[in-house]
Amino acid sequence: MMMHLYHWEPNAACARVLIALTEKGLEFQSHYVDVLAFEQHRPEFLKLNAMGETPVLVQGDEAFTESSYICEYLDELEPERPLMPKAPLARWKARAWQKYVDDYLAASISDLAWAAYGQKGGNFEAVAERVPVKERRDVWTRLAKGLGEDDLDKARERVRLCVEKMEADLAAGPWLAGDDYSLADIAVYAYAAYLPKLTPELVDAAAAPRSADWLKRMGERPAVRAAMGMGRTRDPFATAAPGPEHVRWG
Ligand SMILES: N[C@@H](CCC(=O)N[C@@H](CS)C(=O)NCC(=O)O)C(=O)O
Repeated sequence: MMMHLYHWEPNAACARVLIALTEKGLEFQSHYVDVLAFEQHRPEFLKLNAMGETPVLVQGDEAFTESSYICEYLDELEPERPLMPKAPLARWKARAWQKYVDDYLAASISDLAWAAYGQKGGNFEAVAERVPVKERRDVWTRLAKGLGEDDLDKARERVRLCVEKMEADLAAGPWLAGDDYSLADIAVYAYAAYLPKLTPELVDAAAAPRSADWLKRMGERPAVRAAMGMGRTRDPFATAAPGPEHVRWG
């Protein structure tokens, strides 16, 4: 059954699913949702995801949300070219990295990316007022006002800790979960690919040699390159939309 992916630019959560699809060689129809034009708040999109967030994978009558679980679904759907390691310890590592991205890294990098590239000024606050889902409206309103230096310092500190963790795990193997390329690498790359421009001092070869090499190897993968071409902008990591809610760490 043909799959349809509703997605924005191939960065962050949308990049995760686009990369998983291309790595697995799965056929799908792409539907671009321009989140900066608020297309995610159109009634037809809200029927697919009442939260008004991309990506959404549609297959038959089912609309799948949450990039981590969409990726796991795709991996189980097509066991050829697995994106989860086999060994229990490595599987745990892959899952723990995905949770770390969902609960911790995604919000921090989204804040830094919004501060660097987000739309501000004009009648943007008035537009945010029209976002139909309260939780998302709060996120847009907070970001429309602009983030303070405290928020950005906190985000940078979290990125620093993440890079420290990457350096430690990459000392044990070429990929974040060990010997095998996995959903952990895809999840982290979808956000960490912002860092060479946002926080170069934290990820360059002098500060973080293993992470710098991993970023380069990730960017060179044919499937990653193919996914990066599925947006409308030349550099998907030079644009930003309001990202995930701060799930746990506030
Ligand atoms: N937890 C969600 C987060 C999805 C998300 O952050 N989507 C962004 C684009 S990457 C979005 O649609 N933002 C638009 C909005 O919030 O209005 C996931 O992992 O799928």
